Amino acid sequence: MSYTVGIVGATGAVGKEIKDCLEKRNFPVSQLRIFGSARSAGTTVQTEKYGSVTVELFDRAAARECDVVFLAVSGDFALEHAKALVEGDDGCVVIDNSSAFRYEKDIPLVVPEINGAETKKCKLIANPNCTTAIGLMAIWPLHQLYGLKKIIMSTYQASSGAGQEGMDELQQGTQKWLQGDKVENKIFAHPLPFNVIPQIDKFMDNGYTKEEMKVAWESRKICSLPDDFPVSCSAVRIPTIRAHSEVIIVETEKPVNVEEARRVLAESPGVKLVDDPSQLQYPMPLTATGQYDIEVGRIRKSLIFGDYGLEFFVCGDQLLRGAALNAVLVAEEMANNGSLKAKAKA
Ligand code: 2RA
Repeated sequence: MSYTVGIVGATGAVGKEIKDCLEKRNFPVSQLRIFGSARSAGTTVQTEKYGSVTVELFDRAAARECDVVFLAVSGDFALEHAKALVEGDDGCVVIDNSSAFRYEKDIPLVVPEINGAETKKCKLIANPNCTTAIGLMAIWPLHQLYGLKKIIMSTYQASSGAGQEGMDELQQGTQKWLQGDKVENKIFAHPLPFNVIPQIDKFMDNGYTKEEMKVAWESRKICSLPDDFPVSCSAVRIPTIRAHSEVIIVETEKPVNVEEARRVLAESPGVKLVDDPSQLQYPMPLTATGQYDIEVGRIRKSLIFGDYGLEFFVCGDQLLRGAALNAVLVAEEMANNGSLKAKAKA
């Protein structure tokens, strides 16, 4: 079976990666349709497999003709259109990369390796925040093994989290800084080159940022943890291009065994164990960039929780596992479990 696939926002950083993932993973596409704003409508997007695709002005009726539509646009756009796209028997499946629906009870928030079966419940699926998706790839197998009691995370997040404009601001700002020129910042709250910024997204009343709260809210929902399960995150922007890094400390119900944890993580889908300190082998943003698997290493017993805790380091490509790849894996899961259907062609 093959599918008519739509992408809204295919010229943005995440949209481009969705197109690439579809091609590289041989997702069965009978037709690729790309929808955009009046500014991009009529331009063409070159693809290896589907030739030159002309961007169509977004139109709900046209998008509904697709079998599955990936939304790689703003939350406001998703709020305005996503539910109308899926509505009725002739609606399409929508996989939304924004945060618009992540916390709605009846809308699945999915990392396929963890809760892929949830995709059977609804035609509108929310893709998680990149930071959560990357961290949970390592956290979930450990939860299966030892049962988690607490998650404490500190992040080192790349400029790609703010899209192509974020990556451009870092690269251009770095050149200016090296030339001794003034570095301007529009996307980030402060100049990012040669700096770290302990703020991602807006501050909430409890003193945490929304990015930090997303990690707590989304981890609980995806892993079916109680609403008061203790998750705490400090999120920091650093001057790297496109892989997020995370220090994660977990407290466990059962005593841990580091060798066992290494073995289980090495065998977990979507995870690459990079953990040989004697050879200076550990996860890094440069090696995780462009990879589908997240890297995990520096695994050790926690000095705080002793036999009942682990501390480790994770890096994952923000645009792939943190966004595009996860979305395409959701579509693959739905194709495999029968919840993505190809419409009869007129
Ligand atoms: C960031 N997590 O890194 C956000 C993007 N979704 O800015």
